[in-house]
Amino acid sequence: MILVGENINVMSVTIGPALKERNPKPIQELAKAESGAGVDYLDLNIGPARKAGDELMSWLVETVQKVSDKPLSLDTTNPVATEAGLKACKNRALINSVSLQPERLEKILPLAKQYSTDMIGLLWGVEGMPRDANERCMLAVDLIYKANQMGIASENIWIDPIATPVSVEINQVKACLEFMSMLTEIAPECKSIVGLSNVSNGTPAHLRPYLNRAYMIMLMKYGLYSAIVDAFDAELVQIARGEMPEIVSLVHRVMDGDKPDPASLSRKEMEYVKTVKVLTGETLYSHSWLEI
Ligand code: THG
Repeated sequence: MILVGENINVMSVTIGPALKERNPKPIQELAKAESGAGVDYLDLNIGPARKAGDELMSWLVETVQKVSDKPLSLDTTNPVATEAGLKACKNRALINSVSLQPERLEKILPLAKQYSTDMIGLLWGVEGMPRDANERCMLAVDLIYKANQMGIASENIWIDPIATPVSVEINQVKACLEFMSMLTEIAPECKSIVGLSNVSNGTPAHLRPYLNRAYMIMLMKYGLYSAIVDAFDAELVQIARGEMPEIVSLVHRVMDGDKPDPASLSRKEMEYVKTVKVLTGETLYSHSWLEI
């Protein structure tokens, strides 16, 4: 699987101020650490960046490229900043992201074509968040059609069904999984990507990795191509690299209805099984789900 490190983002307590002050050091240290942790791409999330976003993104791209050769994912809702970043990128870039609002499509699709990038097709419609898997399918078909018309090949489109917090709405967590199981049929040439940390938003920090890892394995059952991840979750990186096949197969068996005897499971295996049950909606989420 392709991993996109999420750690360089404007919300971070160290990176936010560094971006504002144009202080390269904390950013370069993080970029080196993320690259060393084994991710494939670095996401550069500057948020809406309404003020001087173009200058900020090109500065950030150059700053990161001085210490890392990884390809970059340009994460901003400001299209002027996206283009400025693309001009500075040495490698083929990933545009994060193109959603279905007409003004986004009009501005970003031509950039993806002109700069021959990959692009994340975010399934966010004119009316906002899709309510279920079917609405996600309709948005995906619409987005892919419009991108294809613009001359962007399906293999360069990474569809993002939008993961949402399990502590907020289990039906959306399930819908994202269900959509992933349908994507290979509706658009077999397209790739896929999910922001895994979204699913654990609002959960105590020390418990977030359990949800992120289990959800990734569940999505892998349906062929997930890539994920936006915390680069410093070493176990998650190991799983994505195929180094924990027993856990992957256990999770997939549980999804198929297998009920393994708790006495036969290690503590770690038990934690995965409990977490899968939360993510399928079999157990109601609470902060103490691992203890029940
Ligand atoms: N899809 C796409 N792009 C995305 C997302 C997605 N970009 C933004 C987001 N979701 C993925 N990136 C992050 C980055 C940080 C966190 C979650 C998702 C996060 N950070 C910790 C926090 O807020 O508590 C720590 C912050 C810090 O570094 O200090 O949770 O879904 N296409």
